[in-house]
Amino acid sequence: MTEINNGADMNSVSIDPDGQIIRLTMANRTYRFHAIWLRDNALDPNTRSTGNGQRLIALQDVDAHLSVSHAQVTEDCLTVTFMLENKTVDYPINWLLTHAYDKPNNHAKGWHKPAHTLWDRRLMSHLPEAEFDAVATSPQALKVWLNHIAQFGFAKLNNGPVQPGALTQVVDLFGHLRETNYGRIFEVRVEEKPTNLAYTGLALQAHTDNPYRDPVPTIQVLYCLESSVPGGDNVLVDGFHAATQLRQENPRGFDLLSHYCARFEYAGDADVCLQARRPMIELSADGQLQGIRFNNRSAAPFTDIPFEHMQDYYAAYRRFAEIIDDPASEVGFRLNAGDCFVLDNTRILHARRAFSGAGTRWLQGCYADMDGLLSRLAVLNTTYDDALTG
Ligand code: NM2
Ligand code: OGA
Ligand code: ZN
Repeated sequence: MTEINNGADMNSVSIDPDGQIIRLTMANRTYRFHAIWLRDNALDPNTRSTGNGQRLIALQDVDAHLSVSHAQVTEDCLTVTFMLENKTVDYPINWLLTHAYDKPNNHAKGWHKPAHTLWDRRLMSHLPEAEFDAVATSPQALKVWLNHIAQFGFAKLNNGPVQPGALTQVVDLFGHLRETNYGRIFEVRVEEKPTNLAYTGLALQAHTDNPYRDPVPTIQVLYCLESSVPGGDNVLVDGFHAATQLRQENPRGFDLLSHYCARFEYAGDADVCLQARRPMIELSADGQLQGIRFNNRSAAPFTDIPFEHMQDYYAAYRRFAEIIDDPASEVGFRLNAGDCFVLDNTRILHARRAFSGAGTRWLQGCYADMDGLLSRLAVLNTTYDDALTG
């Protein structure tokens, strides 16, 4: 093993005898990196375009039998030479720390992104919300508000224009509207011949929207234009918190809802027949919570659960619904004209209390997507770094 240490700082590096792995000690920890990984991720201008950062090479351009012949480290840079290419590449230490993969990977099934804070009714005392004018005029205020959506899965925006279509100004702050069969934007108010129960004064159990669509819209905006009728308050529930509670209480129930596909369908309009087959609790291949699909109105007959598990599946579904309907899971508020909320429709469920009597209630809604919002947020987070701007 060759030990190369410049002695002037704490970082040191060694190369395993076959040159396939290097061991880098930085910040008092040792991380291993594979030669092939380092070469594939080289940051030099022949590997990555300096203009757009995209990789210029294919993996087959890299010798399958490459090895590291030389490695040297300073306080802020690792320099590696690859053979037989005889190519020398520099890696900033900070970049290596950010991208190190030699660390424990023992996630329990149902883990969630560290950026997510799961919540229950106690969030009520500090609802994520902001003033429309502040967020529309200050990039810093926009950054804080979008961070709340990324962290809690939703945020309110208050006192915006009381103007039809104003919700598109909200979407313009972070992304692009997703048009569906319901239109670019849709009117949520009592209709004479409702094509969807949303267009009545009935209560709506907490749900995610459009589980019958694949992919589902990952953001929903609901914007209030009129709100004088008694009732009609909104309630939100963190579906990831509810799923976690189910997993803790009843691991087998969690497994049933995440393993087997439910079915969803919407055919409330003569021209539309949307169908999807997905689990109510969707996990990634490595067990991360990906999304919740829960909508009593649009659940179709389940035909993908083995006969011998159907009874237990229904028991798990019932318990999940009870957790979702439990006031301990809910935050609630009334939207007044000019107020809206934006939510992550893969995580947060929304409900509406029934309304009737004198007065009106009129919301406009639309869909958009989280990838665009997170992209906007990532750019704002680098442009307006709190550590730099104070
Ligand atoms: N609307 C409001 O997903 C759903 O069917 C809930 C959606 C009709 C666009 C209602
Ligand atoms: C919807 C919905 C809630 C409301 O339109 O998807 O759930 O407050 N509406 O009317
Ligand atoms: Zn809805």
